[in-house]
Amino acid sequence: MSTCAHVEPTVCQSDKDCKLSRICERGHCVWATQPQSRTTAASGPPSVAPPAVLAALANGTAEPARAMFRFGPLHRGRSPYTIPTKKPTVAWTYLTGGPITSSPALLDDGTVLFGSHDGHLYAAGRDGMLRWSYPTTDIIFSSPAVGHDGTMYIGSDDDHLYAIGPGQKPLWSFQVGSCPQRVGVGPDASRCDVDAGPTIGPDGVIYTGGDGIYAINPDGTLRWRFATGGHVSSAPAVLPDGMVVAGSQDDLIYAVGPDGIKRWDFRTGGDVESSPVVGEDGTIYVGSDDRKVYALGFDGSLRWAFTTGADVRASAALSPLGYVLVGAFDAQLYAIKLDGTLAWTFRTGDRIVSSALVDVKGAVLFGSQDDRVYALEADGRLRWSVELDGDVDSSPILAADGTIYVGSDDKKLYALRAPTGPAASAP
Ligand SMILES: [Ca+2]
Ligand SMILES: [Ca+2]
Ligand SMILES: [Ca+2]
Repeated sequence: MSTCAHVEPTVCQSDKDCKLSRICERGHCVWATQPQSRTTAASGPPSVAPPAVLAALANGTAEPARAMFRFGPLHRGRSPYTIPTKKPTVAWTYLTGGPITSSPALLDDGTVLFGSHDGHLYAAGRDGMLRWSYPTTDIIFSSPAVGHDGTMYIGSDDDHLYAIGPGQKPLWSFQVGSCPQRVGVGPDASRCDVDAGPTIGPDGVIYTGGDGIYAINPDGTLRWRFATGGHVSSAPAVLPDGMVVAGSQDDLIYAVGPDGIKRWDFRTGGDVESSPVVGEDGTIYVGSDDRKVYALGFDGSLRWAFTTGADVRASAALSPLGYVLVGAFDAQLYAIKLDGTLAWTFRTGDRIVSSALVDVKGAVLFGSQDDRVYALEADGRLRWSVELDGDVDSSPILAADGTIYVGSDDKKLYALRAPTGPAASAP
């Protein structure tokens, strides 16, 4: 590991050459000063969700879907399992034809699903052997979702959302929007890309984005479309009352009712690529390219805004200990308290796009463009890191046996396992 290989710890060329959370300043590794962070608090009484919504948020709600980006429609990024205490090693890799930025999903039998920029959805067994693959006709940024009946959903930059039944049977595809150029690069080709989620709502409706926010019935028909002024690549969050919240490149965060009618919008100072997270009291946490993390009330009112050092594209995880955990392009993972003040930060060597996973004890797992997967203790100390061969923009997932699955720009899907087998004895 490069961070362990330097005998002269004070000489560096980049942050990656420095141990722990130090940074490289003028050729020397130094401890970072407190980040340039600032919290803006709103005036007026806080808005809370109605009692029925609060009750549903408190009891966890029935979430019938088996897997999706951020693990549920509230997007809390919480795993029911434990991040390995010991540093894992690479159990296997599966090489695809393109970078893997999508977050993997697990089927009940341990099969791992993942999308690649080579346009394919892949299914690999726990042993790393390919079970099957499914081709789309453009890059996949979307993360697979699996409904309660086992139906698998994946979006593609070919402007379609695909539904694949058990036994790899294609069920339907839904074309999002009517962009004249479907495939390829550039604003005209990317406006209708299906990059967002998809998110499966409590009622089985599938929510995604493109040239707006889309609600698609489980039979593949359109339920509603809400037009936005920019591309929607932010996975919609779905609250227990059916309210859908998503960000757009038109700089707005939208809340849309279950009828497809707008409830409110909130303007930020940049593209909103981060997917919203819903807290216990209905507070919505979302990042923006304006460097801020926003906490909004159920009615869209500003509770606070926390300023980081750069764009916030990752989606936050909501720790059971009461931290909003989110990485930014300034290479730092932030733990923000629910009142909008900073608890701690951890500095990596490059931009963070990967959305963090938080485990039952509050430990944190995420990737960085410094090519590493990091596990942090709940208080922000480094537990371990593993170096891969490319940027880790994919958001890692954790299986019941402690195996970590994550993709990289090196085109590989990684299975990481702790050497002594299943994770998770308490330290
Ligand atoms: Ca496209
Ligand atoms: Ca914009
Ligand atoms: Ca890199």
